[in-house]
Amino acid sequence: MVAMRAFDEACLEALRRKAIHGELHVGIGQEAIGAGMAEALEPEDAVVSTHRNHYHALAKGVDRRALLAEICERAAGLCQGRGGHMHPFDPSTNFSATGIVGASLPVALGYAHAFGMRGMDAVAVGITGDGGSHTGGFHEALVMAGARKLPMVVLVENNALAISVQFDDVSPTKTVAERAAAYSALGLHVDGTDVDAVADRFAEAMDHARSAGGPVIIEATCHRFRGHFEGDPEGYRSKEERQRLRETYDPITLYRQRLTTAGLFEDGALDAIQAEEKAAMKVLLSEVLDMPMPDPAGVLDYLFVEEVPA
Ligand SMILES: Cc1ncc(C[n+]2csc(CCOP(=O)(O)OP(=O)(O)O)c2C)c(N)n1
Repeated sequence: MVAMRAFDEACLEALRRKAIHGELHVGIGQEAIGAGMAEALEPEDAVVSTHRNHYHALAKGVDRRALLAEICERAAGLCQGRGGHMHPFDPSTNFSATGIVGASLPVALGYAHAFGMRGMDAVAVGITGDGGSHTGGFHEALVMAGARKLPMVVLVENNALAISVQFDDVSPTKTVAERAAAYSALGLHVDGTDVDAVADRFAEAMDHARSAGGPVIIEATCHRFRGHFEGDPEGYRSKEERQRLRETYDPITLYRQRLTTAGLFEDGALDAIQAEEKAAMKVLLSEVLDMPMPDPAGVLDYLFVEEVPA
């Protein structure tokens, strides 16, 4: 969680230095979901994420130097600077993301279908926010995964907001997990600010999908501490409310409290871990900002098939 937080804070610094263009969506406040998920993922599993994807990429083992270079649009980035922050793609870890809300789920379905056809015991994890759970893609992907009992886990990060739209105002059900019955899926719910709880519940979801039980919807409730994107005026909530969420639900603070209360760690040791990660990201960011941008002469590369197979 600390590494994920430090990574996103480095992205905020990169934005301040004008190294990132377009909208930036960070996952600050939602790291317990990424860290809890990481424990149950195997290398051959696939993760298809959203516009808010950095901590999911780190959870899947994407190289953080290549990821940060991609976000800063450098030639040495994961996609040679062409994907940027919303479209990192890493075949070596089976990780990808899309900025099209809800579209991660049909892609995850494709992975799940392929795993089934190849007789692999890998699982496809499709991630969406609560907003994405109201799209057609969510429904279509789950209909097919349920009908064919495909190894797919749909992780819904319910932070109760889709930009400014409140979940309670637009959802036909109180939770997303309870829709699982309609798809012959298993529906699970977890407090997404509690990293131990996420790790347990996510492992249960993965076991179910891996053992041919069919799809799972796992809904993790959480809170977004910053604007929807950097620069969001946040007219839909007060500064005080945002501050209250941060003070009450920060997953790192909550876990620190658990570790120190149990006598497993002293505050000093935890401060040192946080300082170490911050320092490492500071060094990495300065190295990335020294990397060259892609050569403009290559702007048309990879757009067209060079040779049509006979
Ligand atoms: C198909 C589509 N419609 C609209 C948008 C614009 N948009 C970007 S993020 C977002 C809200 C997503 O909310 P949610 O799924 O809850 O994710 P969160 O931002 O809370 O993580 C919208 C409407 C988009 N990117 N794609």
